[in-house]
This record gives sequence, structure tokens and C-alpha cells, in this order.
Amino acid sequence: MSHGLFISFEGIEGSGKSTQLNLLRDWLTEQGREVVSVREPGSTPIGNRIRGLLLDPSATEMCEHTEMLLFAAARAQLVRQVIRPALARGAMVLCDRYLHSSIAYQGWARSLGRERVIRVNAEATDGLLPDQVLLIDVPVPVAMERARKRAGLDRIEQEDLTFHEAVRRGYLAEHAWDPSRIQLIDGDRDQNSVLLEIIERLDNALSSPEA
Ligand code: T5A
Repeated sequence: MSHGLFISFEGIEGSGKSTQLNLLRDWLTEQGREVVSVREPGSTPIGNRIRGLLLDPSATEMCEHTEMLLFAAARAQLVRQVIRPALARGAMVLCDRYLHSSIAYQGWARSLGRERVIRVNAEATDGLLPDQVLLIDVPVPVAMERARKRAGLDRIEQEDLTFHEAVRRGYLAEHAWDPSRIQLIDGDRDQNSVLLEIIERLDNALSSPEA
């Protein structure tokens, strides 16, 4: 069975990961590759319903465990309905957030612990890990300034600076833990420079016979 390449984009809100995902998708499509792009939570009808609940600013009573399990539930659906079938036919899958968001946000910033989040998600994803994780890193004040320009903040965006700093520290700790899978990319530059670095970093993975 052929196996495509699975790449996730990670970073705090406003880091520019969705922008980079779209730029990379367009670049890969121009190269004639089949690209499937998805975002978390969401990208399936069930996942979108779970997304509505997770990001609803009025759902203030939601506890950390419920939050972790709802993200994992949306992921379980996405893996089985979209990601696995796409990889099985040899497509490239670009995912805007995946497991490492849960590790950074719920594991680190909500203090549930990385091991617990990894355990729960091993079941949800059936052990499917991205081949490469692109961590777009930007200082929190820069990212918040970018995010502020948009209308309305969702439930998680409304958290204070301390929370977002904890998320960023979590991501950087995960990079230190697994530097060959989690590529650290400086996102505090113009969009094209960031894209060029991403393409350079993916060079080996893109030229492997499986990609
Ligand atoms: N979450 C998610 C968890 O807690 N656990 C989980 O397991 C998962 C999967 C999802 C929320 O859920 C949380 C994390 C999130 O809080 P979302 O609505 O999907 O929320 O939002 P985000 O993924 O956070 O996406 P954002 O749009 O907020 O941030 P991005 O994707 O990092 O930023 P982007 O690309 O949209 O850019 C933001 C702005 O900056 C500009 C863009 O034009 C845009 O205006 N920009 C730049 N400006 C200057 N220089 C650059 N290099 C720029 N790049 C982009």
C-alpha cells in the first residue's frame, strides 16, 4: 500500500501557520502533487460540530478533561474519515494543528500533562503521527498583535498572555524532545522567507520515493 506524506503545522494563535499551510499547498499543487489540506478541530461534519462547542466563548464551564477529550474525538473522526484514506492513496496531507496542539495547549498550558494527552490521543489517532511537524514560532506579543486585528476572539484566544506563553514554552519543549520530527521555524519574518525555509527543510522528505 502506498503511503503519502503527513505534515502538520503548529504554533500559537497568530503565528502564521494557516498562511504558510496555504502557501505550501499552492506551491505543491503547482508541482503537480495531490494535496489534501485540513484543519483541527474540524474538516469533517462531526468535527465541525465539535469545533463549534470547543470554541464557543459562552462555554465557560468546560473543564480541562472535557476539552482534551473533545479535541481527541474530533481528531479520531478526521483521521479515519479523511487523513488515513488520503495517505493510503499516496496524497500529501497538510494539517493545520494536530496532536502537538493538544500536547502544548491541554498538556502544558492546561497542566493535564503531556503523558496523559499522548495516551488519550494514541487511542484517538490509532498511533498515527505526522512525518514532519512544522512549528512556526513567534513571540507571543507579535502573534497577539496579529490575532487582535481579526474580529472576535474564541474561547481559547480569550485566555491571558500567561496562558499563551505557557503554550509557546510547551511547543519549544516538545521541539527539544523530538527535534528531528518537530522542525522549529522562525515565523517572525516576512511570509516568503518563512515559506522558503519550510520548502528547504522539507527537501529530503519531499524527494523520498514515498512522497
Ligand atoms: N486547540 C486546537 C487546542 O487547544 N488543542 C488542540 O488539540 C487543537 C487542535 C483553534 C483553537 O483551538 C486550540 C488552539 C486554538 O486556540 P483556530 O480558529 O483554528 O483555533 O485558530 P488557530 O489555529 O489558532 O489559527 P489562527 O488563524 O489564529 O492563527 P494562525 O493560523 O497561526 O495565523 P494566520 O496564518 O491566520 O495569520 C494570522 C494573521 O497574521 C498575518 C495573516 O495575514 C493574518 O492576518 N500573518 C503575518 N503577518 C506578518 N508577517 C507574517 N509572516 C505573517 N504571517 C501571517
